Amino acid sequence: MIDHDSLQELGWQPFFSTQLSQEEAETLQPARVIEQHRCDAEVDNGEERLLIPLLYSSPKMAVGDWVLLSAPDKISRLLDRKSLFTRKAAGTKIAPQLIASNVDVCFIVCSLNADFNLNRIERYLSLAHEARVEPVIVLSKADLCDDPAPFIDEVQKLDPALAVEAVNCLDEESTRHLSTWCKPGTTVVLMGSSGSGKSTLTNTLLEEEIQDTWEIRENDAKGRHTTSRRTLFPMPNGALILDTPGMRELQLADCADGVNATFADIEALSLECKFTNCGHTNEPGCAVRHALEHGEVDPRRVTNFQKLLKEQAHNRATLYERRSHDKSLGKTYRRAQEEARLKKSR
Ligand SMILES: Nc1nc2c(ncn2[C@@H]2O[C@H](COP(=O)(O)OP(=O)(O)OP(=O)(O)O)[C@@H](O)[C@H]2O)c(=O)[nH]1
Ligand SMILES: [Mg+2]
Ligand SMILES: [Zn+2]
Repeated sequence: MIDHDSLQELGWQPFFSTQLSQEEAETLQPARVIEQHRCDAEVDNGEERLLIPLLYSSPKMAVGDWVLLSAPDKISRLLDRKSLFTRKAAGTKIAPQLIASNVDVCFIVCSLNADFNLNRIERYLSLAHEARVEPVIVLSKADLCDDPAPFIDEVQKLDPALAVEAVNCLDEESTRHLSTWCKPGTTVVLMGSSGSGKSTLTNTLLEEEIQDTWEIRENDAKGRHTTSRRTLFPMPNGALILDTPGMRELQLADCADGVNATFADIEALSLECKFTNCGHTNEPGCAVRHALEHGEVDPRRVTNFQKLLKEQAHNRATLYERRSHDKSLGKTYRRAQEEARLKKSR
């Protein structure tokens, strides 16, 4: 029988329990993916941690996923996700990479030093909006900044409804306000550049030094990619926190909705352009250019909006091309196998 109390501590919600048939509820054990490795996944079923070997037939999983187990080492099926963060894998690989699943809140951590970058914040915001996860901008290292107020203002200008918090990740008192988003059973993911303080904040919120942290490079304030795994930790107050490795390159793929939501003001303007496919460069009747000329929108924002829209469309096209290529390869492979089998049986 399913012990709902211990599962709730892992983030079990009605969204998941309603997916189980009566038979499944009686015979299978829900478990949450806590950490993913190359060959196995570590899951928690509310009673114990289990290592499940990953087979070819295993579903493609992300940290945060809920699975149903038919035995301690066997996944019966993956439950539908409430939310999913993906990105285009770094480098030349074109496969989508699953970053985190079933997340409720995303802390976008950005330090108040040379790392502060509005374009990058908008990139992460697009990802969070696409995943339909509530974003909170956490401006870290406020203790090292003479005056965080102008930075907070700049971020707030991106969206007046956006939650923006300036904190010292090393200080419990300073991060206390973040507990507003860390309700029991809520899953919070931490994202942001290497060295921005995600693991430091994780340790402070966990009230325990669990994650390794490392000083940033002095010359360019860049981090050293200290965290190498995504891991889900239970917080003392009952929320779950997912620390992630700082990404070298966050490429967006297939997230037009997320980008449009992040730039809702500019998107609204572009709907007033004379041409529906207006590129906002020199087309007649362009509402975006008109607003730019009258100083009503920030040119940086318009440029980044167009850049991110283009980038995600390009990566989307590459992903689809790859998928159909894989499918036809699959067909060729199956046909070859079929022929080999026929030959054998003759
Ligand atoms: N003064 C101060 N130092 C901080 C703060 N947050 C993080 N640091 C320091 O910044 C350095 C990098 O912090 P980490 O927590 O390792 O950064 P990270 O985001 O986890 O980095 P990766 O794991 O590489 O992605 C450490 O030396 C921390 O002590 C802060 O708010 N104030
Ligand atoms: Mg870290
Ligand atoms: Zn236009």
